[in-house]
Amino acid sequence: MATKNLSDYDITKVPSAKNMKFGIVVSEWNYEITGALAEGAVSTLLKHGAKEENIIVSHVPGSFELPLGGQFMAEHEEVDAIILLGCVIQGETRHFDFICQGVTQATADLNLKYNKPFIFGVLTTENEEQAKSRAGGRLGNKGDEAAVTAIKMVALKE
Ligand code: DLZ
Repeated sequence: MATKNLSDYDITKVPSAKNMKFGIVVSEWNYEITGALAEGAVSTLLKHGAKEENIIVSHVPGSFELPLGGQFMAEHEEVDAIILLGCVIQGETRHFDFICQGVTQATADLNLKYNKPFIFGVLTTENEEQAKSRAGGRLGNKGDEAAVTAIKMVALKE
């Protein structure tokens, strides 16, 4: 099965983000990748009408800390949605599995706890090449996809 290009979407189905406020939490681990995800997310939010002052970006050390970073953001800022951006690359040990499992479940829990979209923008790949392909490379940018999802979920709630 061909892998979807993460930056391909139907622009006519994306509501205006003009009156929305977003938080973005970015993991510093694999920053070459996650920085590119953040650039994609910010530019997609701006493209759909979000105001620069309504996009708040903060950083956490690694993907495992993304849910708590998102929770801090939800507690301190009046944001409509929070996008969590990270990149976990498979290593030789089972660390990958534990981080992925932890961040996935905790993110799902945050959505329900705050009744607010916490968007899972975490790449989980076998190697760096796969990650680069999805961070502005051949397969688009997961940050774009996360931003579009955030806008759609805020509009759905409204
Ligand atoms: C420790 C670790 C490892 C081995 N790999 C990654 C990774 O590929 N991507 C990522 O975002 N973070 C990684 N980390 C760091 C953990 O997410 C976390 O920051 C530390 O285990 C401290 O809690």
